[in-house]
Amino acid sequence: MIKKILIANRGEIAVRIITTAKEMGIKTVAVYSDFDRYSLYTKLADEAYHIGESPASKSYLLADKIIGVAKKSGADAIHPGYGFLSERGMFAKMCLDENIKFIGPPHTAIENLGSKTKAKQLAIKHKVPVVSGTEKAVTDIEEAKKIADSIGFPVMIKASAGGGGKGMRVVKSEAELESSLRMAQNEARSSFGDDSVFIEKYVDSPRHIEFQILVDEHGNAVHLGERECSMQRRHQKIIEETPSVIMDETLRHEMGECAKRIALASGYTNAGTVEFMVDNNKNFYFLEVNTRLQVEHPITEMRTGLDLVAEQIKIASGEKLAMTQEDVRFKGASIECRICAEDPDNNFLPSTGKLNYMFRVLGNGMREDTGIEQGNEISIYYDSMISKLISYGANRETAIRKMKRALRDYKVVGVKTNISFLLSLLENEAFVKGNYNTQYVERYFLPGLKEKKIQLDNDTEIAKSLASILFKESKQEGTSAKVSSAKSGGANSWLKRKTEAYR
Ligand code: MV4
Repeated sequence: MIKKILIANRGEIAVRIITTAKEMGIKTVAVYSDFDRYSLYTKLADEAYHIGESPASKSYLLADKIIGVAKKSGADAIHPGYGFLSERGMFAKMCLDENIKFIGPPHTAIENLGSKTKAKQLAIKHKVPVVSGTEKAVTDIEEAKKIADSIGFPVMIKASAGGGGKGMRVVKSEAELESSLRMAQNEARSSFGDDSVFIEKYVDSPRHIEFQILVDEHGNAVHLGERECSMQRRHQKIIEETPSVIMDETLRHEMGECAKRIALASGYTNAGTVEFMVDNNKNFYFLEVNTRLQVEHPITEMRTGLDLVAEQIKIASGEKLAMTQEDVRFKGASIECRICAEDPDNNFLPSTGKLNYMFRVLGNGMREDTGIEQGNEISIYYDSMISKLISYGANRETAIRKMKRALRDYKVVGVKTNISFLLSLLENEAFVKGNYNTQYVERYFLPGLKEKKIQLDNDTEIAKSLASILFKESKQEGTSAKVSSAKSGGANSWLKRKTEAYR
């Protein structure tokens, strides 16, 4: 039995994990950097320990320090969340050595799946479709030429230690092959300390579809269906949805079975995600396994009615899965939008500053996972996600309608956000029809926006609503003096500036 969990993470995912732990009657321990001293998750946990300065390298990446806190606080398990130490085999190993349960797969599975060539070899061995090419590191240019010629250009060179889009290169002709190979190797060496690369046929404009799996420590596995993650820009997911419009029962069954096979073959346990590419003819190819809980896990929770963090904790406690594949029921449709502090009008540059004012209206099929409160700051230290808005409805149309309503009623003052960008994506014909792939945003959507000169910053809209609020307030008070006097400090120069324009 797990009695106390240390959360080796911050922000919304720390809040998410603490929430489920509390429901299960499990004590929680937070670790925080200077920046997070007053963050929501730090306040929510039963205990909180300072672990260092704000940069992650001086706090959330300090494995020894975090394990030290776990021992001091008497935590019997560590949940790594996503990012930071979550996919470091070393960290899982350190937990094992200290007799602290790592809520995730065994370090050996993390290490084996971390190597894309090993993962691909495993897939081939277990009859999971992969893209044609090599599954061994290529170093020799003559060998590379032979492979490329036999599969035909264009080809893709990928770093074995890479993943999530890092260390990849498309090669259109033999003339570019040698320089591309060397560049890919150099990039891989400097990014991952491992210059192994392999070569595949380039799949043009694939969809990115991933399967959620759960595997217990008794050899039982289930898949919880797919998530369509093709709406992305530079490997950053923007909108995720389930089900995927291209999915049918047969394809879901086939891909789900492949996902379970590769997990079981790698000695995997706990929750994981198996990524696939799907081409225009619905051929699917195994890409990689993400050995952690993912940002977009809530849409799977909405459609299956399961709590994935609870499942993770139960699996880590040695419990058998309470369900078989036949018990897993899929119902309705769910969409997640990542609300980020960034400027879509300026190349999505992160926008930092204080969230002087924010409101949103949830309920009626809307869920929000966030670690942020009004007054918090968005800093340079961590990612720019403010929250995850998750809609759930009987079908895709309903889920889209609910999401659009919630986005329109989501107001943030103090930093720029991608809210208007998300809304214009949701209203776009390609999205409405589900007719998009991983190239869509960069190749079609963003160029089209520039042409139409659509301004994505939603300050004006926010200013209008605020002006209307303040106007009503001042009428009630019978004077406008309150507006200017009561609003001095932080947000107010902004408020004043914006509202005066609408008086
Ligand atoms: C590919 C590909 C086309 N052909 N492999 C990017 C993330 C990494 N896990 C694999 N990726 C890709 N591999 C071949 N042979 C196109 C991508 C790709 C992609 C894949 C999934 C999600 C988004 C993507 C965006 C651009 C390219």
